[in-house]
Amino acid sequence: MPRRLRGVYARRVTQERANKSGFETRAIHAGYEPDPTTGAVIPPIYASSTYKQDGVGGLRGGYEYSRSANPTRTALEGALASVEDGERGFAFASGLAAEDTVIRALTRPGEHVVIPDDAYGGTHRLFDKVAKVWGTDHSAASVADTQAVAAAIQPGRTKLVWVETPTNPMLTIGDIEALATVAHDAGALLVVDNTFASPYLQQPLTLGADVVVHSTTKYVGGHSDVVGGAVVVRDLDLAEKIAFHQNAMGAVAGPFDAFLVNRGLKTLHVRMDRHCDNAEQVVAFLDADPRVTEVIYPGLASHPGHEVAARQMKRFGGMVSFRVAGGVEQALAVCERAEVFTLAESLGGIESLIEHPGRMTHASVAGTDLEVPDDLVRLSVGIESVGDLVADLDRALG
Ligand code: P1T
Repeated sequence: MPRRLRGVYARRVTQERANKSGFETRAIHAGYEPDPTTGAVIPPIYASSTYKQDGVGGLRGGYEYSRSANPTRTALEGALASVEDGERGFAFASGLAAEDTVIRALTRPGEHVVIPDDAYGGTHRLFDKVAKVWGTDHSAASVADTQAVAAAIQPGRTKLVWVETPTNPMLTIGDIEALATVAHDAGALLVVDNTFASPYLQQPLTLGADVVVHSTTKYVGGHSDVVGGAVVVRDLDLAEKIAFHQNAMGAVAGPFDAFLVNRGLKTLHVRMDRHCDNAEQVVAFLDADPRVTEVIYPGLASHPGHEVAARQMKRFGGMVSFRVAGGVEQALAVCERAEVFTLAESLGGIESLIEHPGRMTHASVAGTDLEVPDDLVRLSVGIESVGDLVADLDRALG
């Protein structure tokens, strides 16, 4: 066993035990045993870049240098693996750093990736302006249309089928099991960006996906106070490739950030249930309002992906998109009039956020296959008093 993995192996044993518990127990306990020296119940912030060796190569617990491994990050990585029902977790400095590492670990110049025709603008930019220059090109297909994804695969060249479900910002649903079959039949891997659902609502690895990525900046961190990313896999060969590239590329989560993300993860389930409760009430209000032309939420029976979402998600999440009567000017005005909903990019925090994807998070996809409607408003429904949220939207709609 490679030296770097010895400590990791010991931690995996702990994690396997934790895996037998319920989600909530794993979110709180997996990845860490109270510190044997001090009994510290919560993983301390190990602000150390390097580790004393007991003789050359005599590492304590596998720790050598904090880019390679750091105990605060290890605790988070174990917890992430556990809540995603994976084997190994990896924590990164941002969601895009996690994505970049997956792309460069699992594709080579000259190879091809199928990406969603609706995805976070920064993900599209990473494929279009960075991976493409490196030599990995892409085609876009709707994640809701498994046959279109299959048709976009170039046999022999396509190494990854990359999906978001629900997508950002159109909340389109892809059938993870069906997409995994299509990818595997063509010799490709299925990567699922699970940021919008969070591991509490959806566990793609259990549905056949090979790689899960997250922006932990969002629901996992949950408090809008940290930027982070994650990758989780089951297959140990894939894990080796990701581990090598995580260390070789170096975009790791620092110990302070790893601490914050892990703290957030411990309350994910309680926050997420309230996000869903509040989103359902916001959706009911918007759906009955004539100033709104369309409400997009996978929990609505009218959503084309409702049945698939009901099968693969525990609940339907805290993200809501809607289109307004009055076009782009009204959409911008709604965003600007809201007060309890803060006008800001990002999502998944305790506080409610509102934004105009066309001018904000998805400005970089203007003119591409991924362009979003300009009368679209996106909400990240927080966990404030739901009556205040509904009243705020009522006022903002004017
Ligand atoms: O911002 P970062 O932590 O690098 O994560 C990128 C990312 C990846 N995947 C999805 C589905 C995302 O939504 C994001 C980031 N999204 C926003 C900042 C946003 O407001 O949509």
